[in-house]
Amino acid sequence: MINKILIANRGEIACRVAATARRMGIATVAVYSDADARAKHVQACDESVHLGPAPAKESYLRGELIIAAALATGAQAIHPGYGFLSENADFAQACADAGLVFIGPPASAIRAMGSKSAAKALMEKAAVPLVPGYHGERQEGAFLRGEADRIGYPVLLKASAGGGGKGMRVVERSEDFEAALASCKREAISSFGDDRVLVEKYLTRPRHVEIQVFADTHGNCVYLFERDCSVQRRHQKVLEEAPAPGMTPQRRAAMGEAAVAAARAVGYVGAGTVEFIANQDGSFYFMEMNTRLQVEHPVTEMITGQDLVEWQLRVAAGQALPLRQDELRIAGHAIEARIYAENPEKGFLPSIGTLARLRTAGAVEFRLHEADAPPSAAPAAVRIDSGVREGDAISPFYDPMIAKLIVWGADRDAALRNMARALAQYQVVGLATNIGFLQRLVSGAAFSQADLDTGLIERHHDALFPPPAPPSVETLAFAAAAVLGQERSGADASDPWSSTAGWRLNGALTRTLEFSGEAGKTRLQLAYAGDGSGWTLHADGATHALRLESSGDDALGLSLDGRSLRADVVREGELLHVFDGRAQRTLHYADPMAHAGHSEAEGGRLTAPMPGKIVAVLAQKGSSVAKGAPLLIMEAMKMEHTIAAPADGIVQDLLYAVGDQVAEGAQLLEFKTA
Ligand code: MV4
Repeated sequence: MINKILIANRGEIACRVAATARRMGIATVAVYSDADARAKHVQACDESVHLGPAPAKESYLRGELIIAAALATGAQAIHPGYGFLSENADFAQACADAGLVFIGPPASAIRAMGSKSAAKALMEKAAVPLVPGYHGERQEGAFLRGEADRIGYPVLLKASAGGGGKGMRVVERSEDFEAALASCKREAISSFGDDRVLVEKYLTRPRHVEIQVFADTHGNCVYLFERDCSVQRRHQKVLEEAPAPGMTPQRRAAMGEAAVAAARAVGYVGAGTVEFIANQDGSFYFMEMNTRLQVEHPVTEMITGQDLVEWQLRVAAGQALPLRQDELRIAGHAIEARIYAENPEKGFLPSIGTLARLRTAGAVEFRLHEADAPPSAAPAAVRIDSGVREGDAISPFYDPMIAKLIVWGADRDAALRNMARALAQYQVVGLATNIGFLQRLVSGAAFSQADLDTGLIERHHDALFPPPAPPSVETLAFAAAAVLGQERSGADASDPWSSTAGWRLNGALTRTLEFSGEAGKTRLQLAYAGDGSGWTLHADGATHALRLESSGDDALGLSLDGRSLRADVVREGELLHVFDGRAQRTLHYADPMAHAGHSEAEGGRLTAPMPGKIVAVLAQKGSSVAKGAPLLIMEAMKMEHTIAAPADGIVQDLLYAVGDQVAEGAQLLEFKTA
């Protein structure tokens, strides 16, 4: 058996692999870049080796350094995770040449599946169904057009060397073929340095259904059923589930057997995924094979009760597969959502920053089974695989995934309910996430009714991107309670609302608070009832009875018109994030008693009142400005905030430029009071 492995990856997958290795008593070596010196994956391993600077090209992609690290630490095998070197045949070969086990297929299998057209030719020989089309060597325009006419329109032109949707052209009519071919070849040569194309029947509403396969070095090969990964955005998977809705046992067996035939045809060993494109009627065709453990492998683990990393490690050690095909079963349904630090409202732009808060409720960190216990067939309802902790940063160097949220249920509806609840309870502060988008996606009619195809997100764009709604009275009540509670902190903290001390500072028993949100400004009035029964809240022309029931850390309990409500309110500079167990709502509160123009002066420094982006720099370095002069404009939550001079003075240095992302509290410029 292998007793020490090196994990040539970072983030959640490195942590995931380390968890299983630890359970199996296998020692682990982490590798890390400058950006990851204190990363979770480094702490999850027994020892670690520094690779180099943050960019992956200078660290996680340095195969020779990684092999040297494995040899130096006495690791016998290298687990490549996904991405980075996981599908690099030269690296797999270099491992073998160095006497190390590459935990993956042989280099020859990676190469065989690497070229689209060569793979299709192999698959055709192995009787794996292919989309009707032409994937031969002939490339003359007239010949290919003839093939398209024979196949029937619409057809799809694909770059032979392509992948991930690049270099594809749909052709609707024979007359359009020539121009589309020229354009496809131009893109193919510039993207892949190879202008060969293939022609296929175009499936108009396809699903992405993939089969998990596993092979050992003894000639055994099985399939661990399918995953439906149709919900994608620009070829990035967003939701994955297993089993595929609507799958019949007969079709599952046919797809499984085709996938096993595909794996056998290339001499496969280890974990692999055979991707099929499926028509709505269930007919399916081979697309490509991923020669690695995939991001979405946990949904397969959830429904089979098997630990796929354990299987990988056993196969790498030369053992036979733990189970035969007829011993594998599907239990229930699992769904995975990829939680990303990104901004769906801004074209899914990655959001860089610190995870000032990262909390989940009711979820367990990856734990398929307790130490020594047999694999469980009744997995936890909610599993979270993550490579980051509260306080960690999402950097611009790597994929901005925060976590994979994986839920299980006895059936799809139960899994869907668990997903909705887990998303509703997910709390992230410090950067933008796709959580709200995922909530709309999983609760939308198309996904909840399993009306799946690869165009789902685009087709439901309007429902997935609703116009911002004004805050509810509940959200306003929590925001107001948090502001007042904060003002009063230091006073009688045991019963902050029964006392009026904090209010008398303002000379009155009523207060007006103004909050702004994505939908605009809201003003509310609070009046103290005077008899200890609480407050009257006026907002949007209505009056509500409000009382604080409990408060501790960020958690607030309120009574609003007799209803008991609870929420966590997390303050981030001038932003208030209200988590009520259903959603995250963010409001901006500018304290009128603070400095003018939402700015903050601390001994000549001007800091960002909230995380956001610099949209304008109005001041010039070295210039003298008068108190209140606008210096910078930041954008946060679709609103602009002007940073103004706190006093007459000189702008000594500008620390950010237009377009820069800034963290809350970051120093924006050097200012010297006159
Ligand atoms: C197709 C297709 C429709 N018809 N082939 C996109 C990426 C590449 N791996 C294959 N892709 C497609 N091939 C035929 N003949 C539609 C897609 C496609 C797609 C496939 C799987 C998952 C998501 C997709 C999103 C858009 C298009």
